[in-house]
Amino acid sequence: MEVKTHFDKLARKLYGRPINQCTTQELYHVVLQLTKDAMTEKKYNEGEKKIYYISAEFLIGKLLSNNLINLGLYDEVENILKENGKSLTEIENEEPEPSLGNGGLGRLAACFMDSIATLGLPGCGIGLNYHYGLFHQVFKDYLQNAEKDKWIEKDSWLKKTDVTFDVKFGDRTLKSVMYDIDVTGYDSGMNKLHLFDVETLDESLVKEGITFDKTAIDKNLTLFLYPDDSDENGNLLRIYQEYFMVSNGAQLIIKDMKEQGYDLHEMHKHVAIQINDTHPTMVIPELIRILTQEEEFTMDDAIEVVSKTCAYTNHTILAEALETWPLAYLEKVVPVLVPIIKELANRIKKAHKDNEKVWIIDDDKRVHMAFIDIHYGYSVNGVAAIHTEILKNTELHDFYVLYPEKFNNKTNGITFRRWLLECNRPLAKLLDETIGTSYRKNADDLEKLLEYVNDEEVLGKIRAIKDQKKVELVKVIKDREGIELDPNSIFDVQVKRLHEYKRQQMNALYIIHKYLEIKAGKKPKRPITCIFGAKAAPAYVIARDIIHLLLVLQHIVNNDPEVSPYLKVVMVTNYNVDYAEKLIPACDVSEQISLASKEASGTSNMKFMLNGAVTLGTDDGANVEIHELVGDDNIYIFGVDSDTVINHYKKADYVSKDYYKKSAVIKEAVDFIVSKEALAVGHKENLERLYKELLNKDWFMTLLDLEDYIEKKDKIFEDFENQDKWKKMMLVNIAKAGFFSSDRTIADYNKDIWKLK
Ligand code: 26V
Repeated sequence: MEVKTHFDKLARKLYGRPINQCTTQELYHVVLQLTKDAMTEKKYNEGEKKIYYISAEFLIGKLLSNNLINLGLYDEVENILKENGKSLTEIENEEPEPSLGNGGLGRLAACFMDSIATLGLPGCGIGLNYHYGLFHQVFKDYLQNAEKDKWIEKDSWLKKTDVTFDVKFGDRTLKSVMYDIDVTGYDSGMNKLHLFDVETLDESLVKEGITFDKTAIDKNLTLFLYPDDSDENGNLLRIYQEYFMVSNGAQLIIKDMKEQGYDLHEMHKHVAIQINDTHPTMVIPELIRILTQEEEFTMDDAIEVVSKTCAYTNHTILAEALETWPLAYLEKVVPVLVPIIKELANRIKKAHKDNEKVWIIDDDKRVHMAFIDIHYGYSVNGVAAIHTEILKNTELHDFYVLYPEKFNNKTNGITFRRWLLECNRPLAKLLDETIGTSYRKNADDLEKLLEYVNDEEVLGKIRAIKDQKKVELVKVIKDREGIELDPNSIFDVQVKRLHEYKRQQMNALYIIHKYLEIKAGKKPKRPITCIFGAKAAPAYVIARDIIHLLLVLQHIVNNDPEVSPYLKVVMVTNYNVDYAEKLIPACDVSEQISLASKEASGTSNMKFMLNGAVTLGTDDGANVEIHELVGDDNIYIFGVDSDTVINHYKKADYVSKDYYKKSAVIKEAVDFIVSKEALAVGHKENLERLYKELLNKDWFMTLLDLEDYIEKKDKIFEDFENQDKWKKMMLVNIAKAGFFSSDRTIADYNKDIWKLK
């Protein structure tokens, strides 16, 4: 049926009114239904072999516009609405965002789902149906508070299926319910994201904020995205969640294989399982358990076929983020797996008697989940070239010596559908008109833009689009935060989870430095707007203190009439995918300032680049590859390199106080944290703790790079005044971003690891 006719019919059927008389809320439901109807005409990707991407997080974000774009319906629907005096942008605002991830790892899984479907590969995602996603962030008294964030409504993208499995824990058996979300490919087939839930979940368990009874497992298992709490019950709940996810996944895989009539001994010919970080690691022993206990496999056969099916991706080198579960916890939660895990561990201990560093269970009786993946999987990959090298040479060196053939790199990517076609429609349109539309399916074709590097008209249009996006963002920030910004100022943006290694505190110290300079009469040529968005894990004390400092600075700077015409600070509330889609196209300077060696890849760096921002960053993660692609002239790199950092850690010779004592600039900025002005606004406890942390510990070497950072940042702001040069940098960044399409990443996973067709 013609879209317009169908649209009108749906409006009348659902609300008894024509389109122009429906409310925005009603129209959201009409468009939702319209999109779902269009999706019924799509086929699921099929083939001899299928990829099961298991992940505790899928940060999918809103889906309405994304699906409309992938179905090729966006423009038509937008026009129909326009003809009726309505706006699709307003309708998008009605959709709740499913925040089913903490950050990069979860968002990567969502981009991968889009690309797997787009490339026509048979595959699915396996995860959990959290009723509350990542907490909703609010600020009160310059502090972060966490509130629950419910995203499931009666009418949503979730489809309840009749698939159900029993999952046996030590103290109970839970019945699962499988929900599906259809994932549309761009101009291609569809796949499914399977999200498992428990029948007995009880949302009323949540009382104040995000606290709840962590022991009532049947009522809480899928209540929240996994908590990062370090208390025993929080950790136990996480193990319950992980086993629930993988047991359902394993049972689904076996059911699918049987339905297809495949021989389970040939699992690796029909199935590839990608284990996204260590959270799904228990799928390995779970499959072995099912094959040996329910399918009459010998242990040797089961281990062999499972090892040929499972592949592991590592997303961090930070020791504190690597999962090592006490064996006692596993005995309590999943006693059925313990004999299998012990068997797997014993085989390794026997084979590598003299190399305790590769043993799965250590002397403290802790189980190293990543080691299970590496020994009993066929592929281990890092997520950017430098990250994979660090894994091979340092963090996982002993394993690399054992299995060099298993190690490979898959540099991350982002889906251009969401991060260009959807969030920056004017730029996509300009590209269509300038270089044709082939880049939409073949991202490398973006390089055709390089031919226009001296074309005044194209350069002017790129600048104009950026300025338009800045004006749009100014409005959003005015509405949401009540802060007035100047669209002619430089927009300098750092948005990502709050973590000390990402060094938002270094950016804060720059702001203090600039503030003091302006107070002393040294004014920047053009006003600067420093924008932050970041959530801190509720139990991460220093991260919350850094948010406190940023909010205190926001208050001091913005309310100082001497300074605010030249400098503004905004910490946006509740940074999420939706906010990212508004911030990224409006950014001039992309802050990617992690301590070299610590950021495995980063993916916002790619999103900013694609939207014409210039990177100010360290040679870390995928910044290294951005640097190589755009060359020295189109990026601003500062700070010590990863080898230097790794050496400092090895020798334990970094002393932050030395840098503080040596430099008046550093001292002045750090001292401001506990100055009279700061304490008049903020809390002594938080500010003093942060001050002491920087002086006495500074584990992520902020003071080591601070002076270089200030210098490079002043330089990038100065260069912004040379717009002839700046516009060219914007163009080169866009043109070179093709490599970071997640279509390329997935094609590489498929070629080297999954081998689907
Ligand atoms: C988790 C935790 C949890 C406990 C406290 C400390 C801590 C620190 C880091 C993490 C991150 C775990 C894994 C993760 O999200 N890695 C991110 O994966 C992205 C996709 O590959 C990548 O772009 C980011 O660089 C990487 O940090």
